[in-house]
Amino acid sequence: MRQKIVLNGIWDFAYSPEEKFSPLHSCTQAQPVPGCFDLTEPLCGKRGYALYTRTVTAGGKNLLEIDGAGIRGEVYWDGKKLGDLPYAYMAEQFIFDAGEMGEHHLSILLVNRHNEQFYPTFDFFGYGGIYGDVTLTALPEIHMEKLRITTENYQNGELRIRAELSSAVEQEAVLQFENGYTVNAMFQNGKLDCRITLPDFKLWSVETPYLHTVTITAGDDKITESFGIREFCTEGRKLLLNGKEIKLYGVNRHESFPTVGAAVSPQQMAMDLYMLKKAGFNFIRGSHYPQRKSFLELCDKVGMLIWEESIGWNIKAPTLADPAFVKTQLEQVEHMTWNSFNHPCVVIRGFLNETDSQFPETRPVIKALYDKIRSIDPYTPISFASNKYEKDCCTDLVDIVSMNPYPGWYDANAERISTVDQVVPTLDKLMKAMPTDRPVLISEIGAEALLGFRDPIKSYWTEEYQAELLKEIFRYVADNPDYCGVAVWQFADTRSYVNTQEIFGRARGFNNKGMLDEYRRPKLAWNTIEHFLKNTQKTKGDPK
Ligand code: ADA
Repeated sequence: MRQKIVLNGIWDFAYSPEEKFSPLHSCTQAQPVPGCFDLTEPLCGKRGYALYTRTVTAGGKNLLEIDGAGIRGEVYWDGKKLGDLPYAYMAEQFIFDAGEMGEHHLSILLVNRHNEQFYPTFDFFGYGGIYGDVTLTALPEIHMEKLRITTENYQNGELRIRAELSSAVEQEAVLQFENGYTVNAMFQNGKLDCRITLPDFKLWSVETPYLHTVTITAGDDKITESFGIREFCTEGRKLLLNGKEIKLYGVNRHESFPTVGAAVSPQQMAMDLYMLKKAGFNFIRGSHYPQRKSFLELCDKVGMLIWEESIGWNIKAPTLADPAFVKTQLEQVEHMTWNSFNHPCVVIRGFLNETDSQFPETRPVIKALYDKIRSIDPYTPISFASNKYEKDCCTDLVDIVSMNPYPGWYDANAERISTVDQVVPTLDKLMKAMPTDRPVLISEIGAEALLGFRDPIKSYWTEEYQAELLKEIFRYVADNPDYCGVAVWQFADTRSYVNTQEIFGRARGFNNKGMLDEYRRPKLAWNTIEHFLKNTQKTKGDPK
């Protein structure tokens, strides 16, 4: 049977500005896991090489899971390499033989220097550390993996359940649901693929996020997975959740908090989520990378719709012309899709934020990424956030057209204090250029504001200006049936540039477009939009 141990805690630690450590290097410092070492003195803001290591009592076949790290790294067991952590924030899994039962060395070597996967002008700080839980699970000799549970028909509870065995053998299986319903099935040649109509099922939705669980026993292995029965799809310009039109009112949220960087605790995740629920939001774009397991579990249980995307911020055409780089993007969307497959909260899968999608040569890359996701996940709508607007020539390749316009911010006019009056003409003009056969989402929009900066002129950077602009945007989206929703950029202020030219557009080195500051202290905009949402119908037929 499986036994899982959580390896969070205080690990031994070493840092060097220049040299990569041997995995068995004897460390003299300590760091918490999860945690970001480049937020602790004397390493604040330092970029270099780090070694996290600890002893673990284990033996035999094991599954090591690391729920996100950065910026990249390698994993070793007793000094022997298990594999890489190539992508920041991505949960990675390693199945290996831990050897004789006893004490062993687990080492995670990290580098928080920038590279082509995470370059210095990303508008979010690249933290060095282990962002999420580290767990180790003892596995039976033949174990199950790649479990996929899809809703085939949300009206009668029909499911499709697929899984694979680590060995291509015949194996009987028993599937037991939490409501007592039990089904016998069979792995044939190591593969299970069965359709089940679950009696007494309940739907998952934002208002009633009901989660079912299924326990699958096959030979010596037993796994329990929660899942939601729901359908999220497009119909013309509309988004439907379980057959009812739904409009998305959301935010873009970075996984970050000023004192812990990307190693945000489940407590802070819950605080963020409950703030958003209370304010009446129903959607979060997990900008701009795969979301942590604990965050998706919370969103499943609390009822929040999530857009998850792989890291690919502002990638230019010459980089996309490099097959090696495109291969890394394909690896990311594949791994991200498998990692979050059974979370009902994930309703949009994305990639390549604001890439050069105005050029025809980008089309094959976007199509390849789309096809890769669709080859694993048959139903979840796919999109990418564009800032090429009417010049974008790739919008026909995705299920939802998503645009990042910034009327009222990046259209400053020397003659005028405010460009809030540009919201309507800009969004009207944008819509006229969009395809008419699929939903159009405003995936980013907003303005900077400094908490506490109030001014009679109410110009750019004041709380008053941001609040007035966002209210105009939400009113427009609520009144305009052609837009399927909006996600504010952004939920909370986040640390960004610290030493590139771009810092001169980012007061304090932060992206200050949050409706909250980085400590989640509300700006005027938060209260304004909360009030707006309290009086807006989000799902057709919902009471106001
Ligand atoms: C882009 C980008 C965001 C952020 C935003 C801004 O849309 O996707 O990450 O940088 O601009 O604040 O300008």
